Amino acid sequence: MDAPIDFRSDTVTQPTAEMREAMAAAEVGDDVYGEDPTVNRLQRRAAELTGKQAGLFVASGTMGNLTAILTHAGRGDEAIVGADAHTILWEAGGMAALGGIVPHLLPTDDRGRMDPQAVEAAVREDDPHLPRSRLVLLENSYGARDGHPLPAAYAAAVRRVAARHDLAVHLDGARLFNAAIALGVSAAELTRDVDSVTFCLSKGLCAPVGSVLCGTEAFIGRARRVRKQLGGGMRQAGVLAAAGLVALERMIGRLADDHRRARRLAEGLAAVPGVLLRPDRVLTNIIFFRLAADAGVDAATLARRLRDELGVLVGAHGDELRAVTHAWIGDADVSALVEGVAAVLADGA
Ligand code: TLP
Repeated sequence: MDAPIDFRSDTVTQPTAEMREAMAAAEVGDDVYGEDPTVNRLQRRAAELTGKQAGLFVASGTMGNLTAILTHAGRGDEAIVGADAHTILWEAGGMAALGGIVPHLLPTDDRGRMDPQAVEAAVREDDPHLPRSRLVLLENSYGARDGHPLPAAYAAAVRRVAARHDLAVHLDGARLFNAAIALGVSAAELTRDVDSVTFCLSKGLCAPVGSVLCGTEAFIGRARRVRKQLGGGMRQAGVLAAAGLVALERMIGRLADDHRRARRLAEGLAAVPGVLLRPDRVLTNIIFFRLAADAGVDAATLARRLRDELGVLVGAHGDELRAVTHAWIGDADVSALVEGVAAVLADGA
């Protein structure tokens, strides 16, 4: 069988030829001394794009979020966060395990928004019995809600609450540029009302490794020490940063293609009898779908048969399936998935 058609995540993308060339040619130095010119260039560019004073290159989105959280908050402090946020569901409990930080979970609506009034109500009184509210965590695009892109007005509303109570706001912007492209705004507009933001180079932007945490000079200065504590001082990391610079230069605009294909995929799948999906919810590159009770197969079986019989990979968690479009997915791959799902369901029914 040919190489699989991989819809499991945009994390599976591999570096482009231009990135590999830039990596080979990268000027490097010891980044723990702040002397890697390529890392420094990437950090400056990331700061410019997010409208912040400074950036810090980190190994992953998870490391960027954890570094930010541990920089903003300390042991026994509380972080107000959506119950289905990536930082809660998919980061191995890092903020509690490594930072002693208490997550205060709030429900999110179908776009991944916490109600700003609920955020305000969640802020603790100043009482020695209680944890100290310190931080609000946002995410954009919102992975668990079909990658919904949240407009700047939402962060602004949360920011007003946070400002009244002296809380910091961190944005997990793993797919910040997907959100910006989908909304037709700059990334800086979406980060205007947050104190810090992490975005990933290694998802839709195709770099092999890395994310950048951005914020004020003072915040990034403190975050640099936390990154060191986490083992993230990476020395000649310019070989990685070089790919990140190409990602920022070349790969942002093309995310619109991923979004167009995701919508086409959603429309195709929704037309298959037995598939439950709302194509109008697909605004970026992430699609969740379920199967009707009478579809004849369950989610895990469908994923297994797509893999074994057609070489098409999708994510399956419980009764939910996920397909993510990215630079390695073309129009023919979209058709292959739609036709594959239709064939398995026709067979299973
Ligand atoms: N998400 C991965 C998995 O962990 C689920 C994926 O395949 O989507 N924030 C968000 C919103 C993310 O989606 C991810 C990765 C991260 C942070 C973490 O990034 P990495 O994988 O670089 O640690």
